Amino acid sequence: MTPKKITLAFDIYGTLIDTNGVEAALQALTKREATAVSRLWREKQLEYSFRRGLMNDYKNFEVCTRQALDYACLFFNIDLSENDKQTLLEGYRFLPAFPEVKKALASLKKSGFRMYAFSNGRSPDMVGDVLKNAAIDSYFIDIISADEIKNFKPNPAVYQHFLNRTETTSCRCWLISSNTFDIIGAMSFGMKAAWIQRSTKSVFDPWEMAPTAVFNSLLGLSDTQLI
Ligand code: LAC
Repeated sequence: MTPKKITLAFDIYGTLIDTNGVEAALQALTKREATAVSRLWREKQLEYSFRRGLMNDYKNFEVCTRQALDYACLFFNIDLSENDKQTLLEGYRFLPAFPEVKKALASLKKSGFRMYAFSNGRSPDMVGDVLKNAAIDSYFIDIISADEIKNFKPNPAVYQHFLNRTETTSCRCWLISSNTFDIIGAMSFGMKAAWIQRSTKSVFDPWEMAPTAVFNSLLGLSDTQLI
């Protein structure tokens, strides 16, 4: 097997892009320590996407993000104007990439892997913008968004959609993600999956499977590991 025959599906938020990047803007607008607010916002964003999926009541990831922000404000009793909320949501398009991402993507691309961005976020606007603003869009052949089939990872239909769009098979495809729900979703669908454990405090869900590989940053990914 050569890298040219292997497809890599990169999750975006939390894997390539640091969602905690909203913290500074949150802090400036709310005038309070924002780590807990940022964390709850992210947790609710994911929960809302999962619940929308289960309920067959699709609303795109931007809607989930907006409603999760509203929830976090209510929970912490933060009074933000509509303008402030728009500023924060706009900031979601300017989140930074994790420090090693560019170097790792450049090296994998040089090796010849087929590289795609694969996200629950809407494409091209939401995901396209964040990749462009973080200057990492050029490493990908295309963006595959769950929005194209109005569903969310970890629904198996979304992983199947990825294979259809990229014309590959699950045994030649790796999901790369820091999100454990995504790793488990991809593996139970039949893909290989590399978990990027971005913090030693991140715990892998104790379900009936383990990731195919675990790395503490994208720099762990290499030809020998993936082929
Ligand atoms: C993504 C989020 C869910 O799909 O991490 O990019």
